[in-house]
Amino acid sequence: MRKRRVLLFALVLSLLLSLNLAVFAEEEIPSLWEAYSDYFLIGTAVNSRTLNTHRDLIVKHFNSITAENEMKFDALQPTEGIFNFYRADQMIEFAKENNIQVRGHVLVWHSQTPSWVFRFAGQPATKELLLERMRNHISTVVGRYKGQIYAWDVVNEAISDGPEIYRDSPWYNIIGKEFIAEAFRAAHEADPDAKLFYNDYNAVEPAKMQKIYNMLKELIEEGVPIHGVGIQGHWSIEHPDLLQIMRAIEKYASLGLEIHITELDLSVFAWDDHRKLAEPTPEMIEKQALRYKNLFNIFKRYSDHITSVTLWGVADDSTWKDNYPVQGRKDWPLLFDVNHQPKEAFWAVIEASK
Ligand code: HAH
Repeated sequence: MRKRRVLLFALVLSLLLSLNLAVFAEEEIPSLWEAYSDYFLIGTAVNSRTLNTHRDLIVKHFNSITAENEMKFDALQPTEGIFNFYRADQMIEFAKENNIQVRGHVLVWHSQTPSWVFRFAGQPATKELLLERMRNHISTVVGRYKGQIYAWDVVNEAISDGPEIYRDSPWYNIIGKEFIAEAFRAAHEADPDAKLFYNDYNAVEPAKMQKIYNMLKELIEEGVPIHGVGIQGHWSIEHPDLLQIMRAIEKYASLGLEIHITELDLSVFAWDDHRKLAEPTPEMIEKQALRYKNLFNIFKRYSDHITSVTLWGVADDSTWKDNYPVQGRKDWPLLFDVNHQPKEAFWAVIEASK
């Protein structure tokens, strides 16, 4: 009888202890956004699925969210004049409930835009018609979320990677380069308090950086309402050079613009590496952690200019990098692993905050 009671006591005790430990372990993981609250917002890209499947991580670690697809042209206005705000609204609601700010992505882009936008009666749309459609889309979308979105990517990826200045896109080919200035003017009219951004990838590559810089400078000189530049940050554990990143930040900051790191993820692969691995190698994990640490140290150093840093996803089980640039090549570019546990990269970013 007595033995049994002792056993029961031991059992209850160990149960309590393990519960306690679990709670303790949970509390030991610091919150990313809290760690960086003196420096900039910490954001993540979410979609309608991860809003549920990754809810706990999102709420604990991030104070900014960007819709991965739900606010793109094809999602919001698949057919002319027929807007679908259901999923975008859900994100705004989620953000409100959890005290999270929202970055708007994206108003004018060559990709994920329905083909009707650029056509009329079987012909390319005229400049006047396309401008009218662009302004109408912008005023409807920005107007709907007036006061609820702190920054918009107004124009995405308008600069070419090749020798020419502007990207060969229907926006540019039909309207000319003034589609950019006109987009910013329309957005500013719809929400004068929203910060308006130009966003691009390869934005720290010297040649492309110079073209982006020249364009931004021209817009500012023309009095176009533009407030910031988004450096996407789809980088890898090797590239680009940290010095190049610092130079680009300084160059854009010299224009008096705010800087957002808008789509940060660090692939463990080189661009043209076609290997498929079951898991990242220990070396990849180490290198990635060190690079995340160096990057966040740089971001901190420039926090007078950098006001928001967004990771392009929450955890490695859900990332666009699994299919880009190599279809079906599993990648591990984020701060939480496929089981939603903090990676070495996470601890490195926390370390850099101190
Ligand atoms: C970004 N483009 C886009 O801004 C974002 O909306 C998308 O979800 C992912 C990446 C990067 C990019 C691309 O899509 C294609 C070629 C190069 C770079």
